[in-house]
Amino acid sequence: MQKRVFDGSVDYIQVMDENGNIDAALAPSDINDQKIIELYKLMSFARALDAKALSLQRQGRAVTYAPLVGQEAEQVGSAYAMGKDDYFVPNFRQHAVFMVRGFPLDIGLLYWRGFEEGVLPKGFKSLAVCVPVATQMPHAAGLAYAMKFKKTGAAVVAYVGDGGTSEGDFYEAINFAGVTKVPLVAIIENNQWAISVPRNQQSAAPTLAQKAIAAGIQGVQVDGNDVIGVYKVVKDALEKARTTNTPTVIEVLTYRMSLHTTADDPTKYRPDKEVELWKPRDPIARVRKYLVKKGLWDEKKEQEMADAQLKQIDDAVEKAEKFTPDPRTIFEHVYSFIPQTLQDEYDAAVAANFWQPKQQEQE
Ligand SMILES: Cc1ncc(C[n+]2csc(CCOP(=O)(O)OP(=O)(O)O)c2C)c(N)n1
Ligand SMILES: [Mg+2]
Repeated sequence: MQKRVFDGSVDYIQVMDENGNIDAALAPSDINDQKIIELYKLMSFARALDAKALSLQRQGRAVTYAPLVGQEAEQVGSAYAMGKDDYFVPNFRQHAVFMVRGFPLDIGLLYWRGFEEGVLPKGFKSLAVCVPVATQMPHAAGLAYAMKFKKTGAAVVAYVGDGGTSEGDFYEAINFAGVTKVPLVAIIENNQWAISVPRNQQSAAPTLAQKAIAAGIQGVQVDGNDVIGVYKVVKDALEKARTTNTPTVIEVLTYRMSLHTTADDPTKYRPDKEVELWKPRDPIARVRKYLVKKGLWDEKKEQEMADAQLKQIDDAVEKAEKFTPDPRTIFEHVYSFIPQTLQDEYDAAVAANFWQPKQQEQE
């Protein structure tokens, strides 16, 4: 006897195309032009903030940074879909998610300036930035388990890269989520590269979303450069998670337009023509096309928005740069007690006063 015991499929969703046309049959009912303007402003803000952070790092005013340019739609769209009680679990690139969720900009900048004071404010509903690839995923599944166990009615949105989906932690997390039925929405940010490893060397599977099928949960693909499509898919998945404890894996198809981090030079391994191919798919440009076509946006509005956003960003930078670190933090949290050698270094540092930001600026 032979019979088929399983058939799997993955849907792809796009609501707004590259020319700013909306597929009316798929458009979420709660999206209107006012919200589209809001999403446009949030994505523009994310891009401006990203450019500033990169520039600060290049001037030695930040230690490191992982740019998000090109990924504004998937981050803003998913964050916009979350409810106020939902948690999110980042890796290291979700600056726009932090921003939309109301993370103070100056605190975020402190983090990238290397100060431990750049941590989550009390009550902020996320886990911390996580650099070890995919290790955030079991934490996210566990957090979702807690949401269910405590009957909070809230869900968890976790972010992982295309590279991260090759890690055991990713499979373990979605397997756990499938078995225990927890309110987890796992977003795979498929930006086509994991540092220098391209998507086609990451997995032979035609979609990364289909990895969900092995965990007994639904996987869906969405145009990650379509903010409305991402909003819709994440919102629907969150609704299902909160009401029925059903996990979902969402693969957002996007592109890392810039560097992996400030320690990377993609011109060494990535063809320019591939980057050129993605330029017309820009997530912000298509929304601007839509708004201009409808007479809702023009050059004057664009300039006013850009000026106001830059002022807000500059104010945050000023605040972050005024921050004077407590020098003792360099020596803390290394040992459970301060050994004599470290104490000697501490005393020498106090005498030299070398860490004072004012002196660094004068150098
Ligand atoms: C466990 C582990 N292995 C390797 C690294 C080095 N590393 C940092 S980011 C990265 C690639 C991640 O690619 P992806 O998951 O696609 O996320 P993206 O950076 O593209 O957003 C690697 C290999 C790490 N941080 N942790
Ligand atoms: Mg990637």
